[in-house]
Amino acid sequence: MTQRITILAGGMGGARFCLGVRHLLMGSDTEITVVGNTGDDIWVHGLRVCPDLDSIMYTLGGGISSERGWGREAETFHAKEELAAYGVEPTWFGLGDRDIATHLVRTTSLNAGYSLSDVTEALCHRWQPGVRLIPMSDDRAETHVIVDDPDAGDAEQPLRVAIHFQEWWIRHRASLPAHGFSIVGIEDARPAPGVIDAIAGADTVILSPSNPVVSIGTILAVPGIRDALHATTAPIVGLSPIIGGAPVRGMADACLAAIGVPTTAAGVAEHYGARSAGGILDAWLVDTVDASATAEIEGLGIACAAVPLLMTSPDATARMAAEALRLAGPRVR
Ligand code: FO1
Repeated sequence: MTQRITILAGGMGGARFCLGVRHLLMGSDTEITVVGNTGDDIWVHGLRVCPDLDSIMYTLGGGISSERGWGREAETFHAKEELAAYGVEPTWFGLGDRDIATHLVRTTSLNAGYSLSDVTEALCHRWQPGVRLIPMSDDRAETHVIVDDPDAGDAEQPLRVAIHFQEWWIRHRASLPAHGFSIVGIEDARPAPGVIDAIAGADTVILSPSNPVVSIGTILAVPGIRDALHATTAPIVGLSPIIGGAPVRGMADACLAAIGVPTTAAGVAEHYGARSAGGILDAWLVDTVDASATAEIEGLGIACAAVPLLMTSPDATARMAAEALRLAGPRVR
């Protein structure tokens, strides 16, 4: 009987986690479906860029730049330099020459009327990620960050504006205090084909250790996805992206602060909530350094275990994934 694993994933951390799950389940009769965050997507120089889908596709397909965690290995940035020479904004966005080919194929296909799901499937024919990668939605839903406009207004009366997540993340390194997030278009976004089935029909649903706000949170904001998680008979297990009070990589702390959630393993578990209390978690893995939090988390109605959560290698990540599947337990038939 084929085992079906469905993973909700964002960018770098999510991609690395998926690599470990695939490593663990290689050769077994398992279908892995990865539902990727598309809230980070952006139109840049006329091209549609899907950072989290591409990070997952490149990481699992062997084309990722391992030192950056995004974009292609052996990359050059001549087109970016030429665009800057023309003074064309955004000069802050690192558009790699190899990476541009992916965005050209995607943009041409979207303009021809294909859906983002169609395009992602076509791109994956080349990369063979070994999982089924589907976007959370085929509809445009872009994360914007509410900040005090750094380019205008005096300190007394700062002008509050929404800037695209990528500008906040790349140009400002998330250094501008975020007063909140707005996912433009989310109200009208529908789960992409296969997303609801992948959740309803899973034997286990895993929340990867991605950014709980702008990656997992964005996927959960797509109308219908949270309901599907509440309804599935599959156990839902998450892995904490926060270890010892800090994110392993990225800037999840800046995002959590913006929504008033403590940057702790327990804080994120409470934020997701126990499914028995209307949330989405049945189980939560924390790192060994946060072992003292397991009792508090179990008090929330969430099964909890403390295991090493640093994804230092596919083997290490595979061990984390095995612990997650063990803690989640079998599907409730
Ligand atoms: N991240 C950066 O820190 N600097 C960049 O210039 C940059 C460019 C970029 C281009 C394509 C792509 O797919 C991702 C890119 N990223 C860059 C990463 C991206 O901003 C983040 O990975 C996600 O949006 C957050 O997970």
